[in-house]
Amino acid sequence: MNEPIIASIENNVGIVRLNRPEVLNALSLDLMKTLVDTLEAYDDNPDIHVILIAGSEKVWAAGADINDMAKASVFEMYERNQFARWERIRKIRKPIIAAVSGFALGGGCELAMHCDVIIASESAKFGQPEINIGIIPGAGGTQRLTRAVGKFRAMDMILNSRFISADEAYTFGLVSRVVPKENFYEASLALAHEMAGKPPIALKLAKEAVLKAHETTLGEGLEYERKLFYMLFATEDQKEGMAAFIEKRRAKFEGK
Ligand code: CO8
Repeated sequence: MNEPIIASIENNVGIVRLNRPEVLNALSLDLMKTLVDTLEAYDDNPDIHVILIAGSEKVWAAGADINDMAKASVFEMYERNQFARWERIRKIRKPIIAAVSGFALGGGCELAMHCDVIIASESAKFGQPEINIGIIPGAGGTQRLTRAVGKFRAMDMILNSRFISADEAYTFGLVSRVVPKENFYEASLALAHEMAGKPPIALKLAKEAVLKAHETTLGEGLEYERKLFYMLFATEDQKEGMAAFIEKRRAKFEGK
């Protein structure tokens, strides 16, 4: 049997490739355990500044593995406590880029929405088709999709299991960019490398500040942003970044 994910590190980018092609990268319990352990290891590794999660050209992930759930009782689902793993993804501090080509469905769409930037290939298709198998999204889909695309589009996607194209997802505000399907992975990796060249502490604090916007009032969010803004003046990277600008040279960030 294949490893459920393939992990590698390239120039400050921690890469995870979902690797269950025989079931369209269905997110089995085993895959999720390995994925979350790897993301946390990347988060702890100071050489990694940005994380990239990719699938294959054909599919990002077609959802949770239906075989894991088909016969489960309420009690088994409760005891599995699988959403604790998804909460751990939410706590990753480094930016996570989802490179989505092909299907991102159900838990696959929800996994992409746990990421911070979604780069979609022209071929990407997003959907929350859980209703077709008698359930609803369970890893945040009803909440994050609604925040991203608004009530009426979310309702159409969730109640009617409507799949949307990459261009629609971009227009709706679900993805950050759409890139051509030729060299899609290389283009995504190039964006990850570009981001990984930014000051690492500022990257983490910027992510934290943006995520706060989903969880608090505007007034509290502005206060929070201001505190993080001031904190960055304690970093060497702020001194270096501003000095480099004034001296008209390229900054060399150390993550300090
Ligand atoms: N789980 C298990 N196996 C899957 C899944 C899946 N989600 N998706 C596809 N497969 C398998 C198929 O059974 C098939 O296996 P086999 O070759 O042995 O018959 C193989 O992958 C290829 O699939 P298809 O033949 O169906 O490929 P098509 O190109 O015809 O269709 C589709 C592609 C449209 C993506 C189709 O496979 C499909 O509809 N898949 C299911 C999509 C779905 O319903 N996703 C939601 C799942 S439920 C969920 O995600 C809930 C999340 C809740 C929280 C997460 C907790 C962990």
